[in-house]
Amino acid sequence: MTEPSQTVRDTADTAPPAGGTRHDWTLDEILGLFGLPFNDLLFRAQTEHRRAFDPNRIQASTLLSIKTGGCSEDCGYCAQSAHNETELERERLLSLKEVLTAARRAKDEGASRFCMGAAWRSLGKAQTHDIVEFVKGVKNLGLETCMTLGMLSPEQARALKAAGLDYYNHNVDTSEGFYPNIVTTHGYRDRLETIRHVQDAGIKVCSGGIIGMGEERADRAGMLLTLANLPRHPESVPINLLIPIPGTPLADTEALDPLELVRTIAVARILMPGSYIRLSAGREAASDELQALCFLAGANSVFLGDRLLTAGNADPGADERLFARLGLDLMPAEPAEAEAAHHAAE
Ligand code: SAM
Ligand code: DTB
Ligand code: SF4
Repeated sequence: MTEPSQTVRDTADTAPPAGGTRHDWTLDEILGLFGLPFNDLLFRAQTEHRRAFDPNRIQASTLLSIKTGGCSEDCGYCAQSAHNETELERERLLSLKEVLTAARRAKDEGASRFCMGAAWRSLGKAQTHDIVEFVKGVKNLGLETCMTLGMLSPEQARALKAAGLDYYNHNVDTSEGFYPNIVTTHGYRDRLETIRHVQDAGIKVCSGGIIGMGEERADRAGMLLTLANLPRHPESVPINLLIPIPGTPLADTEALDPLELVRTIAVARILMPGSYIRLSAGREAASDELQALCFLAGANSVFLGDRLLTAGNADPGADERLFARLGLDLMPAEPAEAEAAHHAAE
């Protein structure tokens, strides 16, 4: 096991990535990275990773679906869309007590951040009071908070910030060009607008996407281009491998070459060297060896717990054994001063 390191953000602050943090990548440059020989790509990604982070520590979040199913949006991958004929039962918004019970369990299991997700197109007025109470209650337990509630107005983003929300998850999901093949009830520009509202309110952004939806490599590169050229890199970048859900239009999509997941993570690490890159959905089906390659490529965050929102995740016992075999330690919640240093460095 490694010595406990100084805070990750201290390291990021004193050792900016080679060439600095860029926001002007071109698609050709990104495709060039994807096309590198595998060993060269991983060496470069691991070098960047070590400049900004302790390579033997990973951040862990736990997810809870606080409002499941019946969503008005037609996202082709999603179990929760009312447009998809999945087996999922709709549920009401959970109570504060239910949320806090799950958050306490997540903390006991080693998570530093608790992420709450709702199957909504956008946050409604009627729900805002409950959401604010959830944020306050979870923060009081000493956990970082993350919400994913669909689209937000600037006012709603400010209200969540005032409640103490640390992160907001809103994925771009794929390239702008491929997006209409996957979702038609809202557009890519809507996603970017919400991300802007969240950044403007001073909430940290968690934004990434899904690979393995039948897109081309150029779309995976395009997704990373969007994220890397945002005025501020998302602090957290989840890379989800499609979990094919029966009853969704993507249920029978041909599986992606697993090494393409490793490449996508490595490229994300090179483009956004100071961000946490999360190996997200898809770990349940991934071998230990594939996950180890993803960590070598620069992934330094995961979801813990046996459930994501509605789908299965890695078995907690298997995770504990895997992290021990790899000598990976879980990070505690980030102290407030270190976060400020990160933003100063951006
Ligand atoms: N309604 C909110 C939204 O769309 O932002 C929050 C919940 S939504 C389920 C959060 C993210 O989960 C999606 O943007 C997508 O990246 C990911 N996701 C959903 N279903 C998935 C699946 N079957 N496989 C992989 N990732 C999935
Ligand atoms: C993200 O990028 N992945 C998480 C979280 N953000 C909200 C969700 C994954 C969902 C997987 C499918 C499901 O559980 O329904
Ligand atoms: Fe699923 Fe979110 Fe799309 Fe609703 S908006 S269908 S919850 S991904």
